Formats: sequence, C-alpha cells, structure tokens
Amino acid sequence: MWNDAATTMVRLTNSEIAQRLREIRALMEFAGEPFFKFMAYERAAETIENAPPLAGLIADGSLTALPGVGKTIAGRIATLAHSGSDPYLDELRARYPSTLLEVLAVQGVGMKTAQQLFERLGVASLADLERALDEGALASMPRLGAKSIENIRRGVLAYQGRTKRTPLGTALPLAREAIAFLRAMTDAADLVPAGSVRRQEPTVGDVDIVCTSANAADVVTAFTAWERARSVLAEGPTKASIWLEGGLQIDLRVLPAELYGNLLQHFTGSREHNIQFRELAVRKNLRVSENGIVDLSDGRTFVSRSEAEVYAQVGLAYIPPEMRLGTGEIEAARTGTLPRVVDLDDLQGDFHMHCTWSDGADTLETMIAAAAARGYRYHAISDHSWGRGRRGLSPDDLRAQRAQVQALGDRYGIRTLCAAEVDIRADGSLDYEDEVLAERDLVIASVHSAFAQSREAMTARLIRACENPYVTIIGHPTGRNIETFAGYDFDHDAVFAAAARTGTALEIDGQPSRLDLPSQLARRAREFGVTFACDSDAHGVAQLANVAYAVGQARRAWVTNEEVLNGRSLDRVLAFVHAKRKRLDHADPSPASSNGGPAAIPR
Ligand code: DGT
Ligand code: CA
Ligand code: CA
Ligand code: ZN
Repeated sequence: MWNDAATTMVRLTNSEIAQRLREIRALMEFAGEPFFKFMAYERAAETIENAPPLAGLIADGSLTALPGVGKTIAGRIATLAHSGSDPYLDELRARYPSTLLEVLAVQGVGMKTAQQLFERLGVASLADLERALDEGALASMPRLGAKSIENIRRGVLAYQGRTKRTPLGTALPLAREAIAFLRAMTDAADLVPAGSVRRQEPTVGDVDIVCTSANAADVVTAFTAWERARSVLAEGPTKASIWLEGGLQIDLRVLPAELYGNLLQHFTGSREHNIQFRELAVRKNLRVSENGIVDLSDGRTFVSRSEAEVYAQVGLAYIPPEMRLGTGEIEAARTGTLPRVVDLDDLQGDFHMHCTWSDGADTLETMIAAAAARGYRYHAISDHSWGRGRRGLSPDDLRAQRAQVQALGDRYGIRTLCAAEVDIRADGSLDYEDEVLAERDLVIASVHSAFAQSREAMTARLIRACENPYVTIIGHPTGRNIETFAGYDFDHDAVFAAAARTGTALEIDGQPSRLDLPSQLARRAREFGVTFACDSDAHGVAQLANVAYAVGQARRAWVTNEEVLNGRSLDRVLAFVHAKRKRLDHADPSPASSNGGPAAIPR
C-alpha cells in the first residue's frame, strides 16, 4: 500500500478533497458561522476541483497561489491530502451526525429549516425526516406552511430516487471485486452474489454477497477493512454492511455450510418468489425458513447445501435465479413445464459490435480476434450507417470493409459476417438503399432519432422496418435507457406480431444502460413466436462480455436457446436471413422495399 513515494504524499483525489471541503462548508453554515467564512470553503472546493493533481503544489508550498485558497484553507487541504482527514472537519463531525448531510441535500429543506428541524424535532437523518413527515410533526413547526411541507416531501422522494438504485452493469463488477478480495484474503468458500444481482435485475438497491466459512468473524473483519469500503454501516459476528464511494451498499452474510442451500435460496429472493414458495410448501404441510424445511407431519427438519435439493424437497424442479420473480415460475416448476432457458455457453456468436470504422474503440482485426477468443463460431461486424452525421459508413466504405475482412481470410478461425446497424428513419425507411442492404450478410435496423413520435407513427415505423426483406434484427427495440428514458411509445403487440410474421428477430441488447428488450416485453414477445438475438452491442473488446447481460435478461424472460438466433449454427442463421429475403422479396413486397429486385446472396 505504501510502496510508492509519490502516492504517499496524497491519499485523496482532488474531487475527494473538494467533497470534504464542501462538507466543512455545509456543517459550518449549519453551525451558524458567518457567511464569508463558510463561503471561502465553497470557493476553495471549486478551485481544487479544477486544479491539477495536488502533490506537486503541496510539495513546493504553492497551494496558496490557487485562487480562493488562503493560508488556513491551504493548511487544511494539505492535512486532508496527507491524512485523509482534518482536525476541524473531525470536530464538526463530532458535533453533528454525518447523516445530517442527507437532510441538507434534500431539495426544499433550506438551512434555516434544517437547523430548526434538528433543534426542535431532533431530525438528523433522512430516516428521521421521513418519520417526522409521516407523523405530521412538521406541521407543528413555526413558519412552515403546507406548501413547504409538500415541497420537502417531494424533495425526500427525489433524493431517494437519486440515491437508490445502481445499474447492474456497475454493481456486478463491484460484487465480483469484493468476492475476489474475500477469496484472496480469507478462507471463505461458496462466494456468490445473492439478491437482485443474482436475479440480474437491471438496477439494484444494494449488493448482497453470501459465503460459507468456519471463521465467520475473520471474514467479516477482512470485509470491513477492504480498502474500497468508505464506511461501515453495520458489523456483527456473521454479517456486515459497507458503503463504497458513491454510496453503493454491499451486504455480506457468512453462512453455515450445512445450511448453504436454504440460505442462498432465502437471500436470492425475490420477495414475491419466496412468499409463493412458502405458500406452496404450507399446502404440502412443510414449513420453509432460512433455517431449513420442517415437515410438520413428523417434525423433522431438512437442511441442504444445495438449492436444487431445497426446491426438490417442495416437489419443484430447480428454478434458475433469474426466473425467481413470482410470475408463474413456481407453478411451471411444479408441473414440469419450466422451459430450459438459454445459457451463455449456448451462444455460438454475437451479431452486434462496432469497430473503429464507426464509433467503436478497437480496430476491425482486434474485434475479430477478440470474438474468436471468446470461442464463437461466427460474429457480425455491424457498424453504423452514414445517415446522421455520426461516424457512419458509406456504401463504398462497406465494400472496403468487406475487402478487409476477406483479406484477413481464416486467420482467426471465426466466420466474420459483414453486417451493418442501419438507422430506421422517421418514416420507417432505412438509411441504405435495398441494393446496399442486399450485399450485407445480415442487417440490424435500429431507431436512433425522432424518439418523440406519436405512438401510431412509431408503431408504423417499426413495422415498416420489419417488413423490409433485408432487415434481420431490430436493434434495441424500445430505445430505453435504464436510468433516464422509459423508451419511445409504440404498440408492442403489433410490432411483436409483425416481427413474428416477417421472420425478423428482436434484439436483447446487453449494453448495461440498455438491456433492451426489457425482460417483461421479451417474455410477451415469446407468445407471438418471436426469435431473439442476444447481442453485446460492444463498442470495444472489453464490452463483448456484455452479452452475458443480454443472456441474463433473456433468462428472466424464459427465452430458450432454440428461440435465440445466435444460439443456432451458422448455417441456420444464414437460412433465417435468406428465408426472409426470399419470402418477402417475391411474395409480399412492401412499398418501402420493393426497389431491390432479387437479392444477390453474398457468400
Ligand atoms: P434490491 O437490493 O432492492 O435490489 O433487492 P434484493 O432482492 O436484493 O433485496 P435485499 O437486498 O433487501 O434482500 C436480499 C434478499 O434477502 C431478498 O431478495 C430476499 C431475502 N429476504 C428474505 N426475507 C427478507 C426480509 O425480511 N428482509 C429483507 N430485507 N430481505 C429478505
Ligand atoms: Ca440487494
Ligand atoms: Ca441487501
Ligand atoms: Zn450498435
């Protein structure tokens, strides 16, 4: 940890120092210090945020040359940088609970109000404030009208929404880091994420990790001392909770090995699933708890190391964690009708990836090599079309790119399909002429513009894209962003029906910000007989692994390998492409796509 002389100088980043200066400012103001004093910390925080890394400035004593940094504050910055804290900050923290900052961060709670809430009602945390709101205690405060109280109530909700959920794509790598740390530092075994991470929920409230060990206390101690832990929320003999920088919580539970199956099942949830599981058990005269399954007829308790046994004891087939949503899986497991859902290992390829020809970070050859290294039989390079001024390819570029693929020959032992991700324009026409599309081995068509269209227009737009004989896959079909955008409005059923009728696959895009189709919709689409494509949408080699998120969502949607296009052999993929081209080109030409004539099928 302390092996590098340069890093021993400064333990905090500029933004961590700025954050602490802002904390000093907030607590000073709360304490009633004069305006000019606490505002000096605000100005210094701004300066530090925009300053170069501080080690050099501290070493030659030139911190005070920064605008807004006087002698006192320069001393505090140097102390913070060296030790991670500062006596004045410690003094303020001793006087006021750290949770007070939550209250101060709630929109609608001014400084005066926060002071009064603290003094009169003892409100020192968000939880206190929520309770005071629920109990109507705020109405007793002078100068706080109904409208202000309503504003505070909204502010609390907004604060929770802001701080509450973390994308799976952020949480799962952190869970894996914590697991790797515990594996290296302790004797813990059976380390896995549980809870919503294991269920592959697109966003998670917190991360739950379970493991087994004969030395639970040692595992807990190591966990709370992890250098990524910013604070320890709770610590007990067999469990602990920490907070990481940025506020993600990780709960660790160390379980007795003999009960591992029961407890893993319990801590995986979902709540709805567990309730239904217990209800079914009760009807069989069994009582399920985290401590085992009691047969009420003879009082015997069954405990198990394996989840499969736990389900079997209640007469159920094993239910994969992604399916434990309380949406019919228990009944299906009881009647033997649970589908065998697609597995990451089933995939033979990936259709959606970009390289430096458009907006990818890695070259064509690097992407091909990386796809081959994943063990795929085939993959498609699907760079963007040229329409919207982003780095898209012209028809000539597409031909040049194919020449480059051909020149590489069989060097990597993988078949590279020359595809494209083509914009679906506002009217449902595509960004290339049909002649150009016909030269592609397959085509992904995606909406990247005009999201605000009416439901009718968007539905017609997507159906028209499905009807184009050359469109193999509709990319990220709803356009949602899991944090910021619910997706554009369209008639889902109508588009699913069109996709099934025309032999167009719908993508399940594995980019963590997309996860699109959402699993509820993919499950609905199954009822129409839709084929899916589980894709990474990688913009660099590291993102090829995002295909695992696509598979996770497909499993949540009960999608089987047979329903996934890239679960099939290359011959069958090409047959899927050409069956649609043949059928629609000859039998049912739509007005949008009739200018192509019979396609020359590229080999
Ligand atoms: P999240 O964290 O909101 O994304 O969702 P979960 O499902 O991970 O919920 P969490 O972290 O509160 O609890 C982890 C699992 O523990 C949950 O899926 C089911 C299980 N569990 C069973 N009984 C209880 C209970 O009484 N309270 C809580 N909090 N969890 C329970
Ligand atoms: Ca959780
Ligand atoms: Ca939890
Ligand atoms: Zn893309």
